[in-house]
Amino acid sequence: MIEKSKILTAIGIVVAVVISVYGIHQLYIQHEANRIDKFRKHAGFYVLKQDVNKTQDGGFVGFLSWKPGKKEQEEPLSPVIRELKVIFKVDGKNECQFKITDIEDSRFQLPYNEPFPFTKEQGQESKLERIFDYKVSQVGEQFYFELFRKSSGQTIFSTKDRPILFTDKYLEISTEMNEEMIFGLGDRRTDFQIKSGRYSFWNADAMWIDNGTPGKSIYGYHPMYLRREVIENNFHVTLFRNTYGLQVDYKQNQYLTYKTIGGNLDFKFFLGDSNPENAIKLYHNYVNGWILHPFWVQGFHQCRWGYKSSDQLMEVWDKYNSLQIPIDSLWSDIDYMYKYQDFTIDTERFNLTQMQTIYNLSNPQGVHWSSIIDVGISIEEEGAIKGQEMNIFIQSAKTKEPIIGTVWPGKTYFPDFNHPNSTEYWYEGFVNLTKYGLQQDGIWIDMNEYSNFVTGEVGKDESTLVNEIKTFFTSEKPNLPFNPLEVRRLDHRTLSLDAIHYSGDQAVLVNATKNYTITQYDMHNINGFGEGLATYKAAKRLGKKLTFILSRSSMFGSGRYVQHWNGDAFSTWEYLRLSIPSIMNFQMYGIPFVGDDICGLALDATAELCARWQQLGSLYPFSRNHNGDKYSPQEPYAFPKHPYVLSSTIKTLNVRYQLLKFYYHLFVKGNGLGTIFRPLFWEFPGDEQSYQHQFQFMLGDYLLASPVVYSGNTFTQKTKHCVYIPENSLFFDFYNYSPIQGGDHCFQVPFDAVVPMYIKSGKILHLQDRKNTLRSRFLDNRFTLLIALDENNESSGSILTINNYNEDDNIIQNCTEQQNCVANLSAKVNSKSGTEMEIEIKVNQAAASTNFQEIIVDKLIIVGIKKSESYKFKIIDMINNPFIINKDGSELNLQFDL
Ligand code: MIG
Repeated sequence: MIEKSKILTAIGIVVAVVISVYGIHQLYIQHEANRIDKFRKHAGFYVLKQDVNKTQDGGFVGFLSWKPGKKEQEEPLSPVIRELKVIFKVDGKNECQFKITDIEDSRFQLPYNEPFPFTKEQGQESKLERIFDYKVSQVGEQFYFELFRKSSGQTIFSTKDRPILFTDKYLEISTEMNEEMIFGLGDRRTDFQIKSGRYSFWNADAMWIDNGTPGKSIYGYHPMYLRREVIENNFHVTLFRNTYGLQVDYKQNQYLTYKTIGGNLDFKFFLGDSNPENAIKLYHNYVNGWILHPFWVQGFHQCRWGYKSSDQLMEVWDKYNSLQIPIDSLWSDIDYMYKYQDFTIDTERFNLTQMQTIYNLSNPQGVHWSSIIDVGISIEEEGAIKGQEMNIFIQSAKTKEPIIGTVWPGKTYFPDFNHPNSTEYWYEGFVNLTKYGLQQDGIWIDMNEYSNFVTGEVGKDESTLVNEIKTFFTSEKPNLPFNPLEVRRLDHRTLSLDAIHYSGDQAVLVNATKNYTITQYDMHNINGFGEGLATYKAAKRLGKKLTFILSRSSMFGSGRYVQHWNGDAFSTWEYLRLSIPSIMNFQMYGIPFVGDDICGLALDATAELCARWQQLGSLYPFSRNHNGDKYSPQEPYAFPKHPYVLSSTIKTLNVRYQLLKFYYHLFVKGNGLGTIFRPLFWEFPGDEQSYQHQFQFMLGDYLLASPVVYSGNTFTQKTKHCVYIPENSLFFDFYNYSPIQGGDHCFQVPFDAVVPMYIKSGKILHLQDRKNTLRSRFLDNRFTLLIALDENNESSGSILTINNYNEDDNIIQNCTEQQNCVANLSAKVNSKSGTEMEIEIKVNQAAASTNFQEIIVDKLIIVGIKKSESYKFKIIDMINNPFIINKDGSELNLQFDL
């Protein structure tokens, strides 16, 4: 028998230890902060050595030297780089670069060419028209640089009166801020407008919410922000073109400070106008634009971690079929692999004949197979031997052998996607998977931060268990002058920072300069990008035309190769809500095809939450219900006691499929640039109120959606909900065509509902109102035009002039290569005598040589027809006499009676 007092003592000791460890930790953090602060104040500053040399196109080159302060000796933070070069380059009318680097520009950095973001040449003329100008310090005074907008005098960036530090492993620079609003600032779950706080940038496998406390970054690296300027309310984008661990310290109205642990101080600025979309398009052009997904991917997806056999997949498939729930892909998480080994299938649990039935696309019920690949290669699988032969694994600095971590298969090696052989190695992996006779249509790449269950690495003989998360401290504590995460080691649950990457001149990603050994310290935030690129190349080589690669980790520039989901979400209302700003963030980051796990990954979803999430998720660009292992089922049919989950899911997915071609057309029309799923203020930047409604969104500039994002009354099964419509604007209810004007509108929304949604006046939307199309490939080429008139009785929109969305080649040839598959639609309604009206619809090619494959309009819904101070609508069925669009100038003139 253990005595009570002993237990109490034991508890006491544990509590004391926890408290003191925590205390020491806090002290340490404080100490670090003070050290840097002192350094900033006392150490010294940079001055221009001589006047800057102005360049022809309006930029300059200058040289800085370090003027040590009295106390520099006391603060050996990291060796100061005393001689620097500073460059200001005018890249075009709206675009420029400001960079501080060592004299030879020899530090580790992303190359300025493909596959990385680079400046697209814009010609001398554009540069001469530049809309910005700069100021720079005098020789001898503390160096500063200021960028401002010529027309308004608005400061875009100013380092004036704030320190610039450039040491080997700690760099710092600040810009002034002034009555701004900023958006973006990295991959994190947070409100759309960024609040004051300290934000970390370090790719991590984590699912926390970030309210501006250090250490809360998640999977990707996107150090850009969109800022609304106070003077004239223009927008611009600032990109910090760095890849190292970073912390941004932001104080609204005052300053924004970058603190990074390597690279250069390298900025790109993109100056748009009062429409945020224009600044973002300039940025997207710089990051090489985003890639178009195949059409089927626009459909609905069902996934879960925990479909452990093909029998189970069959069950889900049968349910979807018998209940007539639209679906295009049924996913396989890590369960399908043999011992969690990449590029294998456990054929005992996953009967290949059964799989071939489910995934047989010539069967009308067949669905696409999307399946996961983790980045870690089990040390026990065939791929481990091959990888060693090809020398493609990241090496441990200690053993000079492949570094070993622990992920789902147990001990794993990690591919180094900088190694010239890695591309071939990765491709051969996918080839191996094809040997099972299944077609992998969607490739899901996970854990690519890289995620590791142990911190740093583990020795060959140390035992680690699958499913057991242990921390081994075999990697030494990294000696850093500054830790951007503050609360955690940088190698926490990832690889040792000193692990070695390929550093030769055949590098796939980054070449080292001057015998520099590239380590994990340099590559950490680039790893996921590297895997995405290798996967893209493999998919192409395997014959994929349009690719779908769903990557958790990303970096600026990833959207050129992969799509994205927001990673792990808890099944809670807060996570449901925050999925919306996260999706908006990735619009800005240039990966617009993105979604959250519908109904959440972790914890058991309640029926009400899942119903609302299905409703909201049916409007995500990427719409997938995904659940974690061990949590209660959350497929739309998994709540038999609450039938509204299933019924509202079916209703709302039917809406998605009605809009599927329209939604896809927004991507095609964007042609790799711009946003699709937009904040409300994007369309109404002059309406201050619209900035407050971050949970409403717009699809293109057509539809305003206002999903229910709070729990309601479980007794009445309704939720009180308010929709905000921007002042001085006019919308029409998407479902019943009634008008809705500027202001707040509150009403009850039943649990069993679709998302309140409104079409903007002046827009023509195309939809397909056939019921129960259960697979995207069965959507035909017949459309309904929903014509929402503006105050002048006019309306416009666009549509794709292709009749086959299922053939990637058709889309590539007509849309992505030639950009000649878009037509503009315009409509005008005239009133004739009495109740007689007339509508005129015109079709005009958007490109010089639009290729018209025949499409058919067999129904018109004309809304917003003004008649004695009220709005009327008219539905015109033309099934027997359809409007055929088959050439430029196709026209329809129709009389109707109101
Ligand atoms: O350690 O593959 O974010 O979507 O279901 C967890 C299992 C690994 C994390 C992904 C999640 C996926 C899960 N994965």
